[in-house]
Amino acid sequence: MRTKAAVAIAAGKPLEVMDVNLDGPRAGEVLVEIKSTGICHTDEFTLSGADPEGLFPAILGHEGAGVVVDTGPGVTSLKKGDHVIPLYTPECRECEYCLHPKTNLCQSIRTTQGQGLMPDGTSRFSTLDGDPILHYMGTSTFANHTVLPEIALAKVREDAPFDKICYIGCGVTTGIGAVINTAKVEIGSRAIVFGLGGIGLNVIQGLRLAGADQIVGVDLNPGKKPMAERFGMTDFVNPAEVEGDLVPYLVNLTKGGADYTFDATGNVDVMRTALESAHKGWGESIIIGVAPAGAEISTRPFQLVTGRSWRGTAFGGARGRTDVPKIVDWYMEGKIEIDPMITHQLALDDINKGFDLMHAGESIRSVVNY
Ligand code: NAD
Ligand code: DAO
Ligand code: ZN
Ligand code: ZN
Repeated sequence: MRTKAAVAIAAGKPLEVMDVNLDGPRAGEVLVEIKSTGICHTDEFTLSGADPEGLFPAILGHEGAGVVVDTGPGVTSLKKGDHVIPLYTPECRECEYCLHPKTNLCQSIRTTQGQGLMPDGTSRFSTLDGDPILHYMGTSTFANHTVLPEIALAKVREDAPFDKICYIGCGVTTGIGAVINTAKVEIGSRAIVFGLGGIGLNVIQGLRLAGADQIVGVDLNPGKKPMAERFGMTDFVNPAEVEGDLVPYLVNLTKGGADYTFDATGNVDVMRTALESAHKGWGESIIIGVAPAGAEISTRPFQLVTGRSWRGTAFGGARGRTDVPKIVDWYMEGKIEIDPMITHQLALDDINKGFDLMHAGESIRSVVNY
């Protein structure tokens, strides 16, 4: 079939909206009509060329929601008409990783997904001239129709609005999951969140859900303060306005250091500040941000010897097919908020405007509707 897509032709170039060919689903695959897709910082990271695994030409996009159009042979858990959210971290429920209680990093299709291919080693996308176009993160939601493995789709309730729940495909789940699944924050905790963007705001709402007493937000952009307060931030710190070193300032503000700190910037210097502003003896620092190719983190080992822990999380530690439908329920039941964070709704032809808004720090989440 033909479908409309925004194609990443090369690093550093705007996406090109065009018609592409899409082959039907093969064994274990599902054809999905994407209704809405969010633009996440990680798409920009790949498009800019900072992602060491970035491949071109490719159809980016990993945050979406849509409807099953067709299923390939052997698909048993989904049928035509089901509402679904694509998962860049699949859940096969059979591999060594899925069976281990301490990780969500299903490895069953990892190799081909990293190569921009379906599990059989081929791509379903091509140009109208027949040249192959690669998939991205196994999802490629910047296309009106896309093919995914069955294990990379969460079935969700049908009354949930696509233009909001698409955000659960990455930002919402990553932020809330980092608090609940990875850090396992206890009631009464003190926490610091570095970076109040599409991920950091969801860390803040996760902390409020978990019953944290103090939620410090740190951002260089003071324009992020009102939204963060709305989601539960108790104190705002702009590093540009702090005289002297930021670490002692934050340690003092949190009465000895935070129980939990989260990096949602992707900046390795911020990651060090986050680790060192965690409480001596027990503080845990969770890295969510993805740093540029070749970047390294550092601290004095004594920071760890004296009881601070450095950890990381992907997709908030969530097992997508199991956890994502529950997060959609939380949204529909009013337990979590999404709508205020979706600052812009765009048509596919305007998708590059979404990237411009992100660069300018003017958006939290831009959603493209097909
Ligand atoms: P964003 O651009 O919306 O937000 C980043 C925020 O950090 C901005 O508000 C910016 O002003 C602030 N910031 C930048 N430098 C800062 C500094 N030095 N000190 C304080 N604040 C600073 O990005 P996002 O969508 O929220 O994503 C955040 C990070 O999370 C990115 O690195 C992204 O790639 C990563 N990410 C990780 C996962 C995962 O599973 N681990 C999932 C999605 C996104
Ligand atoms: O299993 O080796 C692996 C890698 C899984 C990739 C997980 C992605 C982590 C964060 C990327 C940002 C997501 C938008
Ligand atoms: Zn993302
Ligand atoms: Zn698995």
